[in-house]
Amino acid sequence: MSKNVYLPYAATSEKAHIKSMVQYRKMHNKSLESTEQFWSEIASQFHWETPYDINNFYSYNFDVTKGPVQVKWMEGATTNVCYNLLDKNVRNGMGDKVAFYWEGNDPEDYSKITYKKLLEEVCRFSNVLKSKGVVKGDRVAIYMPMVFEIVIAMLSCARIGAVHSIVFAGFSSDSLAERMADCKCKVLVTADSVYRGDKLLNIKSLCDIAMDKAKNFGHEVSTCIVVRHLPRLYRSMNTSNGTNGSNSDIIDLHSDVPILNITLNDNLTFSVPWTDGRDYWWHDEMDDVEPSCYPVWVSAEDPLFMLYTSGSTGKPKGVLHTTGGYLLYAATTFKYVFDYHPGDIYWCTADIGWITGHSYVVYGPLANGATSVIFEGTPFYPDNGRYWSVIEKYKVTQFYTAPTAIRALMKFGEEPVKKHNVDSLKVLGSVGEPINPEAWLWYYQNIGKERCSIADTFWQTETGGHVITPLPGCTPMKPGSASFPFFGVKPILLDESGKEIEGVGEGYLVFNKPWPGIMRTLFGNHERFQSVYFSKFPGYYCTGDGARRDEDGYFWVTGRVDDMLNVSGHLMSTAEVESVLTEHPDVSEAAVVSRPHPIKGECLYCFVTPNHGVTFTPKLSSELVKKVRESIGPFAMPDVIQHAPGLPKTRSGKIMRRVLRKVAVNDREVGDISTLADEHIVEELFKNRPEKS
Ligand code: 6R9
Repeated sequence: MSKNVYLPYAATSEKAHIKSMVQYRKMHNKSLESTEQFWSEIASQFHWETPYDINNFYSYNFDVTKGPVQVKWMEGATTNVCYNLLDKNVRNGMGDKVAFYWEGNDPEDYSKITYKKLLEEVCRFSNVLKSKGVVKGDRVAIYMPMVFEIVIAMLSCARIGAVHSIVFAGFSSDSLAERMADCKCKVLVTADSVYRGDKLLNIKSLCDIAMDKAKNFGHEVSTCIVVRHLPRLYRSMNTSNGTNGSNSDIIDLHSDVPILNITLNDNLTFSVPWTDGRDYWWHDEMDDVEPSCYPVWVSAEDPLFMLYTSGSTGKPKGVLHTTGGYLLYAATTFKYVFDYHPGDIYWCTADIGWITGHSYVVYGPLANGATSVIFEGTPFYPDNGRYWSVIEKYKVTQFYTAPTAIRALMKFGEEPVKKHNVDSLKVLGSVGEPINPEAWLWYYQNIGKERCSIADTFWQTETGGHVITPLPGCTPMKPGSASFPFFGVKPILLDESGKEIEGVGEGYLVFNKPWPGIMRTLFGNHERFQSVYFSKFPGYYCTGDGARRDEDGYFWVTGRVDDMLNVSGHLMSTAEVESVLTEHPDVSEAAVVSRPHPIKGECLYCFVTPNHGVTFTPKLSSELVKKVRESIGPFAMPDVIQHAPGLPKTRSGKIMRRVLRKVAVNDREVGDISTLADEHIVEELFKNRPEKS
């Protein structure tokens, strides 16, 4: 085993579901060799109204040359995901267990909801949807803040067989309109307001604009249901101790508080635009319906939800997940990857509007009867210690966040962490991008106190759940490596000609066999599904990522294949160079792109954000060039180091490299940047170019 390996903490291993690599390998082999048996044992823990047939458990075709690509698990069986998440747990005596703690943007604003109450609310909202004409197979768009009602809306769709299509409530009205028109949703569920940092946004007016714009695409949304979130925020802003109902045990979802034109402070007034006959208040509708609703039994291969993910060019792709396989996979990955045990308090900071929120805020935790935290706020409000204070407050045992958040918090050093007791933690998760070893170590040492396992989970919207990840208490960890495949998954590396690479090597990360949670199609566009994911290498699902397998068999995801650089014939990944740059004590973040070069083919153009309070100087720049040269090799020497006060990131924290490539060549035709969290940064970067050409 090579150096820089961190062994799991012995006390965690003792209690872990998977205690050793021997046990992992045994289970992993079984999952590949006796796939039906492995997954049917898991399936038997759930309720099936019509049982599955073990002799016809799954089927697939990944080879476009042999016919349409298709994946099916437990076809013919019927079930209901909502029933398995709520009714089953309530029947098993967990009715009074807390399903979610809710922590508002303001620390004084918090609440909780039990499994029993959640079921009742879901039944009510299912009846509301039915009263608006929603039937099995209809799409329901959801554009909401992180409040209980987003979970209630999702599970209500699942209960009646409708398909939810959540659009992250940070997307523009154009993006929402485009997605609503593409999925042809009957209903839009939203709220009056949402927090973005310290800004309170009136999202109902944004939804009105989006519904108007959707008409230009030929689609009319017939019903819009609006959660009244504002009065809760208002209450917390006007009570010093939050005793005015904002932190009641079960949030009062139907309280009768006046809503229109509430003045929040001297200069901020909200009025909620309204279209009679189309718009309905959530609480009014909920008051009029029965608190019980029989679930609709759906086929294991009926759609559960769709979720748009950006295509590298053009239209977003409506990734479609189905019922049975997704349930098994979200439940199983949650249990093993976070080593979940009853009594744990789990917190995933992702917004429910992303796949991480779907699988690991909602479906995975509830399928395990877990108690989780839903957080509305940001890591920086009211101060930079907010994450650590939430961990302390709820005694969080598993914490799951993104490298971009870790790096942003690293900038403030250890002081904000030291103010809180985070000793309850056992497992730390990371998701969304490769985690650079520098950030990994900071997370491991300062948050995990060298006692916690770090699960660097590699997966995609398309994979439904984790596919390559360490298991806590089991896998010896290498900082920056997602390590080994999850059960049922066999990663393959291909070279440019499509030949499988055995042993040590780097290539395209692909799979030739499905696991239960992989997507089934792109909504309404199976052709595009086949061409995007299955045409490059027939017989393989192509992730679009590159990966390396090292001498110990660990996988290192090196980033999107289009982020690969070829400098003078040397293949390297942007992540590799970025990781060296961020090791410098003065560097907070770095992003590297390739720029055409007359001799080398491509050269490295690096954008560097210094730490808080550090000035970018020519000295720092030359130190960085030297460092990369020394760490990777002379061929990797960057041609340009540019000061970047910030990086152009999407609202989910992904760096938009195509914009950086444009800055590198001084081409102002940057294309659509509406999904950026802060569009102004692009102009700043052009101004900061060190060269005039
Ligand atoms: C879950 C999620 C998927 C893309 C994926 C890859 C990158 C995610 C990663 C990672 C390296 C990890 N990615 N996790 N790269 N290590 N642990 O993020 O889904 O938004 O669809 O993004 O994110 O490039 O292909 P999604």
